[in-house]
Amino acid sequence: MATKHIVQQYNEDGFVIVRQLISTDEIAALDQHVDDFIRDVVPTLEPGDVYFEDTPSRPVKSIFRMNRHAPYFQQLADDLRLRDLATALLADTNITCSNVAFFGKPSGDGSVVPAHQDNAFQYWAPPDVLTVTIAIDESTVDNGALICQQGSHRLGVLPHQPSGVMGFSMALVEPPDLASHPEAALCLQPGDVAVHHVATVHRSDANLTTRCRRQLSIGYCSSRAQPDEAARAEHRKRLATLHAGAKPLQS
Ligand SMILES: O=C(O)CCC(=O)C(=O)O
Repeated sequence: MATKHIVQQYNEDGFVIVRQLISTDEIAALDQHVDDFIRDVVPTLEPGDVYFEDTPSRPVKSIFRMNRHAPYFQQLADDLRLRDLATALLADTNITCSNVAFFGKPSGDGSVVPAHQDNAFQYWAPPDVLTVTIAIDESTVDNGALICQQGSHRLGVLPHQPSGVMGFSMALVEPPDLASHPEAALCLQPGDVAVHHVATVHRSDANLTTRCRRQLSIGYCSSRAQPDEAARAEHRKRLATLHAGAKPLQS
C-alpha cells in the first residue's frame, strides 16, 4: 500500500523508492525466470525485443515485452503490491500494464544509458504513465544505478536526438539544469522497487565492477493516457532502419 509520503515524494520528484516490497524468495524466483527466458525465449525474439552489449561475449543488455512471451512476467505485472503502488501513484483504479522489460547492465560489459525521457519515444498524452523497477541485484553508483533528475517530469518532453546507442536510440540534446533538477542515484537492494514517471529524465553509467546490476521494469499507464500511434509508427520505422544495420542477434 503506497503511503501518502510515497505519493507525495513521487509527485514532487518524479521518482520514488519503496524498500523491500518483494521478498528474497520472490527475487530468487524472478532471477530463475529471467535466466530461463534468456536461455529459451531470447533466441526466438525479433530485433527490437532484445538487445545485446557490443562486447565480445555479447551479453543481454535489454529485453522488451517479456509478458507477451512468458505468463510468469504477466503474473508479476498483475501482482497486487505492484498494481496497488502504481494505482496510488497514477491516481487511477483502472491502470494497465504496457510493458515488462529487463535491463541487464552485466558486470564489466554493462554500457552507458544516455539521459532520456521515456515519453520521447513512447508518446503518451497525458503522460500519466510510470515504470516500476524491481532490483534483482544490488545497484550502486559504481555498477550503474539508475540516476534520475529531480522534478524533471514537470518539464514536458525536451528535445531529443538519435543517440547511436542500440536499445536506447534517443538521448536528450541537453539535460536540464543540474542546479534546478539535481541528480539522484537510485541505489537499490534486491527486492527494493523504484518508480519513475514517463517524463523523468534518467540515465545510468557503465558497469565497470564485477557485480551485475539486473533490473526488471514494468510499465503501467493510467486509463487517461493515450498513445500517439502515428508518432509511434514513425519511431518504429526509425528503429527498423537501425536494426537493419545492426550486428546479428546471436554471435
Ligand atoms: O538500465 C538502465 O539503466 C536504464 C533503464 C531505463 O531507461 C528505464 O527503466 O526506463
